[in-house]
Amino acid sequence: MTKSALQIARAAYRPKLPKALKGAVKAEMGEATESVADQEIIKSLFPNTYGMPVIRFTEGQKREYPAINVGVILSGGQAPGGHNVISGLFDGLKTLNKENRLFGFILGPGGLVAHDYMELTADIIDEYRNTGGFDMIGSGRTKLDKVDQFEKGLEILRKLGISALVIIGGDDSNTNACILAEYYAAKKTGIQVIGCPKTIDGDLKNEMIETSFGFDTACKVYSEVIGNIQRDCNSARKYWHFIKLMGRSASHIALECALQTQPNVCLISEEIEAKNMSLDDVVTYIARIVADRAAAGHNFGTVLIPEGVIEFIPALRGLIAELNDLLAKNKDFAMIKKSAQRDWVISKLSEKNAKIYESLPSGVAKQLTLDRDPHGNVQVSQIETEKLLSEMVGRKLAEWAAEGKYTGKFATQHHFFGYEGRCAAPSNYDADYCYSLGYTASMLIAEGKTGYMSSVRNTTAPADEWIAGGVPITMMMNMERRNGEMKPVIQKALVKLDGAPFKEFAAQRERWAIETDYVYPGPIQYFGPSEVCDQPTKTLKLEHV
Ligand code: FBP
Repeated sequence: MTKSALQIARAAYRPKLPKALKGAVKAEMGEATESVADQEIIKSLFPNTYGMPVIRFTEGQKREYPAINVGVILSGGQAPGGHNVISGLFDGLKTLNKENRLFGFILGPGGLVAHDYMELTADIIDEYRNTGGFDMIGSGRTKLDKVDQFEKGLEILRKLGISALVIIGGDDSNTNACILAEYYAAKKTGIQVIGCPKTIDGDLKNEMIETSFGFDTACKVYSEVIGNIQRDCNSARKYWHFIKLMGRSASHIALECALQTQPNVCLISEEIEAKNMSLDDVVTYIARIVADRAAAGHNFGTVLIPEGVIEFIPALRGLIAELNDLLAKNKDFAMIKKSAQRDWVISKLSEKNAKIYESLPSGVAKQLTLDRDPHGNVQVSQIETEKLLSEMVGRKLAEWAAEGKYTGKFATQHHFFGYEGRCAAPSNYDADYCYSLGYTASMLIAEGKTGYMSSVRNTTAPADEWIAGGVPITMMMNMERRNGEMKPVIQKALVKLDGAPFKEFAAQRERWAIETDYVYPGPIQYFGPSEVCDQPTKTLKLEHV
């Protein structure tokens, strides 16, 4: 593999570990836990893995551990730092016993079912230390929720003598991990399942998981590019840039990028829902700022749009929910002639939703009926919300111009930042955090635990002071409607409107709207002064003040 000079220098980086993990460890058990909601039903669905205590690792006495084989899966969307989770897991296992072996399943959970795997030896691991991407073993979105899949998995785990499986994934993949852990525990297979919190979206977090890995790096990459666009925009002074940002339902990425770059507008889906704003309200809000800036002579600006925003506009959310059920019940929808699909959908929807559907630009209406992902989610990354909004803002401004209320110029550019950041080389924060998560997973395995997620907390402090341990996955669960049925799933963490990051943004945004006070964060730095290289996200810092 040909490497750049930065890659070579980066390969030599030694990720930091919490002090408690630097030698032998002891597991301290906390109190019994409860799920965040729907306790009775979650307890009945997970009788073997419900209620376990939170675990914290502290320094302990050296012990002998029998040799074991462990499997690892990268699941779902790519996120910077996945390779470091695997290298931390590998190093942790080798510290426990040099004979321990690690196997990677290829292209996500599908590799477990299809018996597609490779052994991850030291030379392979060394090739990927501190690199972005998931290409060491690949990733996939196969949903593991059927008994025959669990049994197929069991066959290969037994064949390879694997007694523990680590699933690195987001909320849906860790839900799968929990279901698998319960199944293997109920069958007394002796196979442990441990999860690791991954997703650039930042929505897998709670009091025990302070952030999901990849969020830090991805936001820094997007903020660099947004900053570059803002400088271009402020130089030419002729375009409004509508920038859609990945993140699925939650607006954490948009909020963090806004805090880093100070754009003129940033929509926060959770606020739109809380204020019960209609699509017209959202369009009017943006158009008002465009008009106010035009009145001050500034016919340019930036608008950040979280990709999931349309699901938070109450009327559209109702439509999407009905479409989800409709498509789940009519699996052969894709077989209907393309030209007839729109009319078919309109004929099946309730009168109210059919009207809304009909009123949408046809491109966006079509995007709303694209295949759901295997977990039943609308693929919001494929819906061109940035174009929908800029088009509607343009129409509103034209109306105002006709009424003599607006005299500016409105030329637009569109961007979607998502895939650009998911495989970036992990920032120092993500490199250290991921390595620690993987290392912690190996310690949870050594303690014989199953149904736990690896947890590393206190990460705004120096790494020495980070707290490593495990959180029962059932603790994060509630019941939600998926593919037309109620299912146990990990509760998504949306932006809290009473949280410090949103409050900080809300306190500044009126000034950012009118003044041009852009910040240009520049590229991620890996080497140099700590205040440049080792800063966590603004979100995390504000949450920890
Ligand atoms: P995960 O939740 O699996 O981490 O995926 C995150 C994400 O990047 C979302 O932000 C985005 O909507 C989605 O993946 C895109 O999925 P795909 O890679 O399948 O196009």
